[in-house]
Amino acid sequence: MSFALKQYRLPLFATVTAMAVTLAASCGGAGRETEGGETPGGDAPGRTSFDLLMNESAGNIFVLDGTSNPTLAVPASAEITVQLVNNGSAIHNMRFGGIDMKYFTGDDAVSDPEFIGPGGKGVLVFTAPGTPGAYIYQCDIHPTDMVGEIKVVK
Ligand SMILES: [Cu+2]
Repeated sequence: MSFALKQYRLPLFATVTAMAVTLAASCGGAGRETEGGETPGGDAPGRTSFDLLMNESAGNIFVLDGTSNPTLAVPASAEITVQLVNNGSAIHNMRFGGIDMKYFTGDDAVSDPEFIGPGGKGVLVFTAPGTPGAYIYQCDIHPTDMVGEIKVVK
């Protein structure tokens, strides 16, 4: 009966098509932009924008220009924008612990969207503390692996 055969073949075709779409999606969106210079040696002057990748290239990790879980040097009291690209296969996010250096308190800033799926993009915007020092960031999903420092400089 040809009717039964058609019923069988249609889902198979749909599955193959879905796989092709998934493969194409996972290849895109990992662009790297260059911006802002960093002073070699000595204290970095601090930047107000960063482009971070989030993936599983060395365990779950944030990557900035090849540096894992980078320290982000920022000017005191400046508005900071961190563009996030998840080019991995897990869900990630980014949370700044705020002035109190504790997560999940009222002064945190979290990525928008809060959780970024594979191939997705997001942005974390926050105002740097006015007091120079070492502050903290993490991925809420991988809080032991994806952690780093926000270094506020004068
Ligand atoms: Cu993560």
